[in-house]
Amino acid sequence: MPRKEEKKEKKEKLSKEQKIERKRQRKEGEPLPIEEIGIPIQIDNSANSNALTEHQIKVIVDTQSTISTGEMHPNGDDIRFVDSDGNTYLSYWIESGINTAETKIWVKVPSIPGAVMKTIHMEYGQDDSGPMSSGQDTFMLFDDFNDGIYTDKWTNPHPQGNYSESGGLIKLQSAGYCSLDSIKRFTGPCVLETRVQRFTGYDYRVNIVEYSKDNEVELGIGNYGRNFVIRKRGVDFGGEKVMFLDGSNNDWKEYSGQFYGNKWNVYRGPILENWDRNDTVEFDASADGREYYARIFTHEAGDSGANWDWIRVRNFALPEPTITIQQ
Ligand SMILES: [Ca+2]
Ligand SMILES: [Ca+2]
Repeated sequence: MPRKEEKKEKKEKLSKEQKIERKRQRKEGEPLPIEEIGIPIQIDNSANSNALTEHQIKVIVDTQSTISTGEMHPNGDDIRFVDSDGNTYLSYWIESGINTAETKIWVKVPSIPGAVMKTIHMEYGQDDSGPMSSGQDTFMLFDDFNDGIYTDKWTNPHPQGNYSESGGLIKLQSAGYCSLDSIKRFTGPCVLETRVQRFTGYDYRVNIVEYSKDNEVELGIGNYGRNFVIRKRGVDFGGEKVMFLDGSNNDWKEYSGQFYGNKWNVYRGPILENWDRNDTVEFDASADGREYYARIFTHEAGDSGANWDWIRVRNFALPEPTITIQQ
């Protein structure tokens, strides 16, 4: 296995003195020796003339081999991402698959210039100060509903509803209109993704609502015969339009809604990697550059209830930069 030996040699652990020196260099803004800072991740934005700011990229890396050689901590809590200056740590969030050949990690890159390639690095085995993975720091909106309190990130509960966050889920159940608005705001273009399960009644939605204006888009399951619904509403977006596809059931569903230009382009499936339905509505005006919040709700004259497992919103670009891991 010559490649592995070569890699092992390259990723040799730093001595205590070297680690102290690296800490000093990082603190003082000196570039670190590039061969010591791990796996190069090439971000190719050459197909997009626009510069991207605070852009989340998805990185799929093999942490199994680095953990098996002892170079990386078994739980990956020494993973760091370093910007192209060789110095600045980037916010990231490990979505899944630590200690597998396909670990899925989101990294927020402060600046990706238009029409160029840029290289950042994944580092490990160098910083023992503990885990830095944070969905909150990485996404524009992130909630895994894991701390048992919904008022930390959501507001405006409607008096007709029952709300609870427990067991990693938020549950909304309505005898009428039941909704929560995200405290955090974000701007378009963006992607909203969520995992949701209806457990009673007909109706649940996830909306992106323009702050202080009557424009919004929604996706979910409506009370029109339990159909998959995507909808636009508002003066600028061109009036109400509902799209119908098939019926649905009480299974867990994952949704992804790309919200950009004059489009609301959504996908749904048991998991997003295996979506089975999609549709698009178009607006009269561009959704980009406006300020939004997210709204989750159930709405039924009788009784509708749903559980959400997670929700997150990130920036969106068309085309997205392509990512190459040089591992
Ligand atoms: Ca919470
Ligand atoms: Ca959860």
